Order: sequence, then structure tokens, then C-alpha cells
Amino acid sequence: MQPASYRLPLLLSLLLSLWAAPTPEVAAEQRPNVVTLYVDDLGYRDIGCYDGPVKTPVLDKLAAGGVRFTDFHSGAPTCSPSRATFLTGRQHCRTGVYSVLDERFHRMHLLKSETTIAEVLKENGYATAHFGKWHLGMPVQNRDNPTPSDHGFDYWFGVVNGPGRSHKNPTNFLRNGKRVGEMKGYSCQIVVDEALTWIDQKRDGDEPFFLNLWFNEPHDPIAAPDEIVSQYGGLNQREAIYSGTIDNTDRAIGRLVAKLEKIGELDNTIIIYASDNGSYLQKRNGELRGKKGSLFEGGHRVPGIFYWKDGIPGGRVEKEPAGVVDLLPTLCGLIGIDKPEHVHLDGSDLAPLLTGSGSFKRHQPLFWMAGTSMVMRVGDHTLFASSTAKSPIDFKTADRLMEQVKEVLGDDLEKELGGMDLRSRMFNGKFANPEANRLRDQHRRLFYFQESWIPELKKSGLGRVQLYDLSKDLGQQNDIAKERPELAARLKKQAATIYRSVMADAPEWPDPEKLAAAKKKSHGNTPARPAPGKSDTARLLARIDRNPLPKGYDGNNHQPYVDRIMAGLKPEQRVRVGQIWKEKRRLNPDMPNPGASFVRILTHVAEGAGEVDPAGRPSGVKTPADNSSRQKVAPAHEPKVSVSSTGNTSLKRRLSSG
Ligand SMILES: [Ca+2]
Repeated sequence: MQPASYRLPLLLSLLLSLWAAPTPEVAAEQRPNVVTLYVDDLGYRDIGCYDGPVKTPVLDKLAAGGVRFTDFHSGAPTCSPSRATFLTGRQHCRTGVYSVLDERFHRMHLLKSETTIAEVLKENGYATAHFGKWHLGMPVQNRDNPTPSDHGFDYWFGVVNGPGRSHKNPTNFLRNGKRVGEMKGYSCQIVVDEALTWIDQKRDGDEPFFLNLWFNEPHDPIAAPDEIVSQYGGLNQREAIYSGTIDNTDRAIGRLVAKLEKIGELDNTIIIYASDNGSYLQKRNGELRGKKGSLFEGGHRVPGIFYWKDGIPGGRVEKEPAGVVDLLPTLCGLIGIDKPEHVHLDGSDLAPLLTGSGSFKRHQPLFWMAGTSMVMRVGDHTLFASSTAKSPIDFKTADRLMEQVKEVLGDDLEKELGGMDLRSRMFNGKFANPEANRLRDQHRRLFYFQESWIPELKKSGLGRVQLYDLSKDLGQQNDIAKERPELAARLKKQAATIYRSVMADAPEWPDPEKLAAAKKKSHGNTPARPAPGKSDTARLLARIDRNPLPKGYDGNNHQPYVDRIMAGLKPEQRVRVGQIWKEKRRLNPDMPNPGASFVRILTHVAEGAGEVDPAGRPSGVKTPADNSSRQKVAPAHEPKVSVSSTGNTSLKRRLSSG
């Protein structure tokens, strides 16, 4: 059908086309700068202009001078996938990032072949720089992963994932891949310091710039200056510190805005602010259901602020649902440059909405995934669906570990929770109690996405659905799928189409060993067995690491316990313990809790000798009577020495240091 203007008199049609024209192409040097601010784990009701308790005058002013979205969404309910969607405008599974990634366990990372905002802008004459958290895969842990440089950033300064050991005086920042060493101050201020230095020293006045600031705050472990924390409560109160990190970040952003103003670039800079997922503190997501990690609104509805004095009429509140998936096409639209060719973008160009220059139409519903579940937004409705792939997570063991943590923490439970429920606390921050921390690590590992699940996900369709009407039920309490069967069926079909498209595009990340085994199998004769040698031990160790610690053991009685069990082993078993332990230390020199790792290995070998009694001792193993427990039980000539020489001394030291 011909556009209506073709049927209008020429002059009128010209006038109309001028009025409706998108942002005209501007010469490269007049193009607006772009500054994106993505914070970590900040909720919908945290900051001032979203009715939150934290004082954020800088963000409030940007919102007042720009467009503040009330229905804005992160790319996913957790870090890595959210960031992959942010940079590419694509559903994160397409880009290779299915879930939160950890280089120790995952091959997945943001595929080098993806086109990022940085690459698009660089192509169009922009200088590009990244500051802060990355969490999209780095070349660590022997991974051959791309760096921010490979994703279009000329310059980068940041951390692989979170700052170590907390936001205060972090030690693990990298500048263009090189370690910086310990830095003084707080992460958000350090990140802005570097951006200001870049502006002063690296900026070419003729080029527009793209600064991508991904703050680590308010992600756990939290830290903020006392004088700020004290405005929100006691210096040791977790919620007060949490608020302090957000307040501190606002002050850091204020320094950046002041700098832009000073160099005369503020009015021609597009500033975008959002959070990478909902808060881990339920109340900071306000009336929304769910929090970080959840596909309910609390997991991904976040603040969304767009400011550009020269290009976006300000002072507006926008109710249209939108999200960071829209950033790449929106920036192309606002600046007047081409979107990447031959790339399926899941997001839509918000420029007509922001500039008021035309009508906005989303080309594909907003769609989020987490693990084996997904949610789609159409109008006021959200449709939840689980994939027909069975969840491979062992929830029984997870529940048992949580119970164990409760027991271990005892009277300290409330203090350690700091206002969070235990389930959230298991995923956020570390416990002061080392044993609880060890159980937490074990618990978390159960939930790590495993690349071996991908083929099953690719084969699966959509199972049971839930339907919510946000116009009447923002808290998502009433599932109306049964009341509205036709609508539910129609939306399910639509969601299935998107899911199929995403999973068809998404890479498999095959395990090289499994690939080799499958290849061998397809050649016939020999059954597909894993290659012998080191990898066998690595697999064995992975199995051992998943075992619970024996009852009767805790970090405080480590040495007597080890001595007792060692005394009961046959000489060849002691040698075996020594061999496996040596390999464990070689493969995983930075293991978080060497004492626990050693005891798991010990238990594994000891169990090989027979049944394990309820106290965790192998039956038939001689244990010293209680009244003789102080005596040295391992005969001097036994190979206990070989174990001690590789482990016990450093074990003791590391155990006592926490
Ligand atoms: Ca996050």
C-alpha cells in the first residue's frame, strides 16, 4: 500500500515529510557523544526519581531534563546475559551468553562475531572506551576469549567480573589487559576517575566519543565511605552500606556530568542510565514481584533514563515498555547512522518516541530468558513459559545445603542475612563463616548453567504457561492463563516462534573432549570413552568437588580429623590421596578452600575401602579412641609426609587466614 502522503498535494506532502523526517544525517564531527551508565543489581525503587530512599540528585536532574521510562527493562535478570543484550541489541543466547558466566566453568562468552554498539559507533567515526565491570568473558583461566578491544573499544579499564575484594581499594583492575595493582578509593569513583583522565588525555577534540561506564555498585560485596553510609543507618548495617554505594555512584556520575559541562559537550551528549537487573533486596524492587534472577518484573524492570539536551525534548515520563535490548537500534536512530546489516536485532528503535518525531512500533515483543524459562511482554500482558527441557538442577541437594548453612550459622543467621532471605543471600556476597561460605559455593555451583544442557534446550518447545495482566496486577499475583485461554494460546504461539528463532541462532559451545569422543564413536569399532590420562583425573576431581563434606568434619578440627582418617588408610590409599591432591593443586591452584578440597579427596579415597559410617569414617578404619586423640596417630614411616609436603602446611596457613 502506498503511503498516504503520495496521494496528497506536493507541497503538503513535502511539509509533512519534513515534519516526520527522522533525525537528519549530521556530519561526523557534530554527532552527539554517547555516555552509557549501567549499574549492577540496582532495583526499580532505589533512586530518588523512582521514589527510592537513596539521594540521587544527579540522576534526578538528568531524568527531569530527559525522558524517564517507568516500564524499562534490563536485558536479563542477571549480569552477563543482560550485558550481552545491552551491547548487541540481541537476545543474549544468540550472542553466545546463556547465563552468568564464569571462566572456570564456561567456554561461553560474547562471540567475537557479534556486532556491538562500540563497533557500530567506531565505524562511524567515534572514539570508544569502556570503564568498569565487563563479565562477558575474558582471556583468563586459559580461555582464548576476546577482550573489550576485540569488541570495538579502543581503550578499556575494568574488571573481569567484580572488584576484589570489595568496592573499596580494589586490587584487580586491568587497563587494556594489564594489571593495575591495588587502587585507593571506591570502585565507582575509580571508574569515573579513569573516564575523566581519558577525556583529558586521550580525547581527540574532533571526534565524537562513546564512553561505556559499567559500575560495579551496588553489587555485593558492598562498601561505601562512612560519611555517606551514616546518612542511611549504622556503619555495619548492610542496607545502609547498600544505599551508600548507590549514593556514592550518583556523586561519581555527577563528576562526569560536570566534566562534560566544563568541556562544553554536555548538551550534545546522549546520556543513558539503567541497571543490569533488579535488586537482590526485595523491598528495593518496590511493589514488583521477584528480584535479581527472577523473570517476574522485579528481576528485570529497572530505571531507564535518556538525556540529550540538543536532541531529546526533556521533562517527560514515558510509559511505553522498552529496554536495553533497544539501545543499539535507538542510538543508530538518534544519531542517524545505519544499523548493522544482516543482523537480526531483537530490539527496536526508540528514536521516534524519544524525539517525538514519529510513531513508535515494536517489531518483535520484548522477550527474556533465564535458564530453561522465558517471559514475553505484549501490551499489558506478560506470558511466562517454561521450556519442555527438564531442569537439570538438583533442587533437593540445594535445599539440603541451605538447611546446612542455617545450622552452621546458628545464632549468627540474622546478622549474616542482613535483611535478605537466605535463598538470595546464597547468591549474593560471601558469609563471614568459612564453613557457611563453603556450603554456599557448593550450592551456587548446582545452579551454574552448564553448556552440556544446550542441545536439550535447542530441541525443546514451550511447556506450561502463566499469564499476568500488568494493568490490573503489577505485582503479578493472579495467573489468568485459565481465564483467558485463547489469549494465552495465541501468545504462547508467538513466544514459541521467538524461542525457536533464538535457539536456532544460539551457538552450542561443544565440549572439545565430547566432540572428539562423538567423532570416535561415529567411526565405529571402539565405544566412545573419554581419553585416558589427565582428563580422567580432572573429571574425577569435578565429581569429588560436588560431594558434600563428611559429617563430623569442620574447618576448626581439620588437622586432627585428617590425621585420624589418614591413620586408617592402607599405604596405597595414602599414595592415591597424594596423587589426586597433587593434580587438584596443579589444575586449580587458586581453589577457594583447600582444606575442604583435600578432605573431599581424602573421603573419596577412604570410601573406596568400604562403607562410610554415619560419622563419615570408612568402616574398618581404625580410629583412635577419644582419650588417645592427642597422640600422633600416623606412623612416621607412612606416606603422610608426602601429603604434608604438598599440602598440609599451606593448608593450615590458608585455613587460619580465613
Ligand atoms: Ca547484576
